[in-house]
Amino acid sequence: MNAMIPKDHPRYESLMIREKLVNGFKAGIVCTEGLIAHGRGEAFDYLIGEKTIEPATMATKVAVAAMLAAKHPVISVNGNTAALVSDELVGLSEKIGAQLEVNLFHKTEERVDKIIHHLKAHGAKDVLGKRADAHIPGISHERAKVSKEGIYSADVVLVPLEDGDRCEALTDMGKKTIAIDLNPLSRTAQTASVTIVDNVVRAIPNMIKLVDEMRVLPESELEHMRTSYDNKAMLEEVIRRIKMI
Ligand code: PTJ
Repeated sequence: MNAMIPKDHPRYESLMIREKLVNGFKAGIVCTEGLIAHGRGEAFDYLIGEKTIEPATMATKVAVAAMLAAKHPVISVNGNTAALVSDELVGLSEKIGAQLEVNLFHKTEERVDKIIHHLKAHGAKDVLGKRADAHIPGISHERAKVSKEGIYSADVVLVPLEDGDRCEALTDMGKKTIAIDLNPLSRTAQTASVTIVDNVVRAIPNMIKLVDEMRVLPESELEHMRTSYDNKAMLEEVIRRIKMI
């Protein structure tokens, strides 16, 4: 914790999130580009009022309904999410029975090792990503290299803060992709099966809360949520709200 930021500062929460990323950067978990990506995210967070808006709540429910129905759900972890929500990622993976897999865009073996170690220090028992023994077709960068027993064979993949082309490639492989992305215009947001336009620091805790609430619902209700959902319409609603500011 940085003693320079007083708790009564009006931007306290936002500044503490920055602090977590800077600390993650210094620890070798977050890459330089991750700091830039966070700046873009912050700008969109302003535009939605730095709170979970109704369309995001709806998408979060659909995402949880999809994860509850999954035979093999996997949560993809990158540098930013590891720095911001490691406890929550571990909590969600345990609650839902999903594997955690470290998968980086700006990949180095050293950073993969550090993130795996970091997640384990936060309670994860098993983390995939060290052995990338399968390849997502149609992708030429490092993120294409995934674990055969993890992302490659998953039916539902949660991809927070993703880059667009892999999300599209995973969707093309027939997987259900759940993105968390504050930018409703990004290629990730546009190509995911379900897009949660919310800050990852709110979205993952919301998912954890919903798992318990929704687990007890009749399967027919969960199925209705999944099949009646229209991601394009949800994104249009988010953009409409931003334009109204
Ligand atoms: O750790 P690595 O190497 O896998 O790299 C991670 C980054 C994030 C650098 C990499 O995936 C990347 O370059 O992502 P992009 O293409 O910049 O996309 C990141 C998206 O996440 C952007 O659309 C941002 O608006 C959004 N974003 C940033 N911070 C948050 C966010 N969305 C939700 N919550 C955030 N806190």
